[in-house]
Amino acid sequence: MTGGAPRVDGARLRADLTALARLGADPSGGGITRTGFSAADGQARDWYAARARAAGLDLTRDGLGNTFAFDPGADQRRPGVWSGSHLDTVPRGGAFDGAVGAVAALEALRRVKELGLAPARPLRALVFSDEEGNYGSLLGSTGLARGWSRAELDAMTGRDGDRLADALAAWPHAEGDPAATRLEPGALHAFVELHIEQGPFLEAAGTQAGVVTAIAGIGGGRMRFTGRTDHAGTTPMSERADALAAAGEFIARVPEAARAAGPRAVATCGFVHATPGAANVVAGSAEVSLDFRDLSLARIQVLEREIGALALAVSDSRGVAVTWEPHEVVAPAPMDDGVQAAVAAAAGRAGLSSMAMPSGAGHDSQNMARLAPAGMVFIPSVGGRSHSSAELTAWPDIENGANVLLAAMLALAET
Ligand code: HGY
Ligand code: MN
Ligand code: MN
Repeated sequence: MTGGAPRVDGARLRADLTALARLGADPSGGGITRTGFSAADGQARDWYAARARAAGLDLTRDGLGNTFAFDPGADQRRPGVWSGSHLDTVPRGGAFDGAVGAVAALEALRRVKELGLAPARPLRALVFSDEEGNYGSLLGSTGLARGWSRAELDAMTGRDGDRLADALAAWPHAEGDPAATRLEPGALHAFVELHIEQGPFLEAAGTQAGVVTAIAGIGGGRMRFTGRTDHAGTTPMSERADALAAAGEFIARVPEAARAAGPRAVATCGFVHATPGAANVVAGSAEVSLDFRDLSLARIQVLEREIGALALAVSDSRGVAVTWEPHEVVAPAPMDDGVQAAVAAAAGRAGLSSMAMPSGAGHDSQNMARLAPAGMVFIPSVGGRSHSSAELTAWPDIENGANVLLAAMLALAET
């Protein structure tokens, strides 16, 4: 870091991320599982709160468990500069997705307090709930950006089929009504998030930091095929209404829909639940998860139409019924020019190479962009891997990213 700018404590950052990575870790090396509102997610929230309080910071939480850390000695009257990310993971995920941004934001506030800095605007560090969508993609930040109705929350179920309402009722890390978490525009001055790239582009370019220009939009939902349960041994192939076979053909053809929508459109079926789920029973129903994305809302709408048309074609040809409840699309989000400039300038002052780039991954920043100017700092992912136990980012890159985040937050606090 050049020019005497405040720096993070790299050793503490590394120690924190190493300690956090133990929470939810599979001892046999199968990655980290801290799914939203799970016991391991709760352990991570306890750990985060203890680290924040140890640094003399206070915390508040909303009804969805979104957590806000701040310095009680700082003047909170002006809208502040906020940063943060998530502590929940995908099942068997990595140690850096979300964690880097959540801990680096905490580190930024710790350093400002330790150095006795007095930025013109207060800083705040956030942990968003269920970013990975155990119950609802970007659940916590969507609650901040547009709120959830009680009916929406009551209808949500998790990957394991359990009700979000039950998980929230048992969740000790929340305060208040989950249906009353919405922030008003103006609640904050700017938002900036540090995150691993989760793709191959920074590493391939040999570049140290990414200045995110836009975040892809995400559509999703569950496609339900309904056929007829039958005996696997006595039912002639010509008389079957096999829901799992229909789901299988649909899943195999979903890439056609992505190709039809555009060169960077993506579509994924991450899991299928078939019932009754016995080897000697023709499946009567099969539910397929859907996740589809693009940087353009128009192309996401093409994706949605193509996927729906494909499902109907398969159901017709296989004599099964099909229903789909598409999730509300989380729109693509352009990042704010001013925040991008602050990130690029901070990287430059730090002597780091940087490049502008879009994000194919979804992030809480795309919801925070609905409330205030928002931007992101990316750091390289080794081999472009993420959402996997192979996820890895080098410690110097994490420290560089955290220094850029700190500098960008301080610069934005003077605007
Ligand atoms: O799925 C995503 O893009 C993010 O990791 N939740
Ligand atoms: Mn993720
Ligand atoms: Mn993430």
